[in-house]
Amino acid sequence: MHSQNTLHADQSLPADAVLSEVLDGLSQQQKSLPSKYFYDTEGSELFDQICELDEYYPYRTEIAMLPSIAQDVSHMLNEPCNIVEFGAGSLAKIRILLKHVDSISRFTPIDIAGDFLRREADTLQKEFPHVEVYPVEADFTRPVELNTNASLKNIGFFPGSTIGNFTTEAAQAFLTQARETLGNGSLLLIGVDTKKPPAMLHKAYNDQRGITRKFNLNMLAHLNRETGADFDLDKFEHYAFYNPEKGRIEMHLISQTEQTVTVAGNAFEFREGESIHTENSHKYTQQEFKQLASNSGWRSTRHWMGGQQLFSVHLLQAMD
Ligand code: AVI
Repeated sequence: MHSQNTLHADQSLPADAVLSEVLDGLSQQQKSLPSKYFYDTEGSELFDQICELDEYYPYRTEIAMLPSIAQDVSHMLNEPCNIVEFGAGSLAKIRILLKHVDSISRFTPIDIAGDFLRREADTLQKEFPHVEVYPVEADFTRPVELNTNASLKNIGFFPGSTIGNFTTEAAQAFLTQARETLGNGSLLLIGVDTKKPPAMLHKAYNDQRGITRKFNLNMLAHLNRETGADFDLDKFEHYAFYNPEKGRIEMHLISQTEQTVTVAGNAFEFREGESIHTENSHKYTQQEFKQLASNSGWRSTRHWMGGQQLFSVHLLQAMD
């Protein structure tokens, strides 16, 4: 399997769009780089390795929860469904739903990485010949035109707690737009990481084998290639911590020395100890997530907790 993640490298983005996002992020007082740039081929492989780590509980906890959730959802459905996955994510996860939910007659994965998407779709189509696999190449953070079939009920699927990588405003915008895309009467099954003791979160994002460190630093190698920047990977260090006020893990890359980085002829000065903010990973209580959903046109009709409250999956219903 390639990547278990749902936010893939948008290598298909025009080079000038990448460059302008990088220049913009590095020009801010708190320097930042968009977390989507983690996911080149190397980064996607590193993310797969993160998912296998003992310390990284979200992936294995959600996977373990899905068979019984799929059975519960299956009992709640009495009409043919189209399952719409935001991001061509883990085949392992969608496979669990396709195996347990008989009423799924169509599967619509949406992803910006077209070649990857079609390959994954092909594999799945062979395995589930009775399901119509209908890939849509698009940026799922923007409104997407589904090839609608009015006789099918749309069920969105957004596992992995990728929603946590969005700011609260972006999460609300995504949920609102997903409500538009999926339409009246739709459902959305979504994985949400929960609040828990900071020490456990700290371990999950600072694993002993240093895979998360490599994953974080790899963004610089990716951007060197993509934009011709001259980040020296030896002069930055991985730093991840829980910010209790914001309820999120923050990942940063800390400059180990005073240095200048050049991107397309633009020089960026770094002080020793200055950071580039590369990722947020928000953790939600059940109440907080319900509130976020209801601000975005969804009602949480049911939720499941796994691994002793380590991870949650919510089933949202579109509000009329
Ligand atoms: C993809 N996403 C849900 C992961 C997370 O936990 O926020 C990305 C990740 N970053 C570091 N480790 C994993």
